[in-house]
Amino acid sequence: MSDNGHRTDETDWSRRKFIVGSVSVLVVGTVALFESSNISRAATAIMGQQVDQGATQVYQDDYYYIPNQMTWQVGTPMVLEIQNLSPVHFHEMQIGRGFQTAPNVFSNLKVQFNEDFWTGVHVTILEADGVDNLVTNKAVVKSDVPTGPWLLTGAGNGNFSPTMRPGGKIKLAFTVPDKPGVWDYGCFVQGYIHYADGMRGSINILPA
Ligand SMILES: [Cu+2]
Repeated sequence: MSDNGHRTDETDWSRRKFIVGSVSVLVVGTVALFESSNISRAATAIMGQQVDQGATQVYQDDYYYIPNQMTWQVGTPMVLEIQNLSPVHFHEMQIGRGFQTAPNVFSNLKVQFNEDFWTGVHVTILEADGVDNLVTNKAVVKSDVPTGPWLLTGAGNGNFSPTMRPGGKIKLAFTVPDKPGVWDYGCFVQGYIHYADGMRGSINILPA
């Protein structure tokens, strides 16, 4: 299924599929209460049947993303809206490939992706509400809304990643960079627990 190892396990795959299937009805129903226009987009993204372009929703919860699979295309303008539906947990969204690890008493913990998808990408923050922090790393970030100490532009903060408080959301505009292929996304909050529990997905980026 993938050369990344973490998606090759059949049991794992089945479990994830079951979880996503079980929760998607609930989540889509919840979303319908306050944003009916998102239903069709969320549903089609789950099925992976279309190339996402323009406004694209990603929902975070404990511990998964909806959708957990997307298809983008090089050169396409995107407005990625990431919303944390969890009532209690912080969640982030990194996009990358491979892993950086740190030793742990049990094993090596995966702490973030090795390659940061956002390096060199021009990103505009269109909205930010309940954002705990946004690490810019090597992306070129500007904002249409007032920023604050939550915008972490310094070195040493890790990969590009917005972290939302419970109920928080952020809207990011960018053009899909010329980085075709399969990329992973994931949440490495709480020492890899979220990622290990299923909070990950993949983006198939088609050439222009
Ligand atoms: Cu998380």
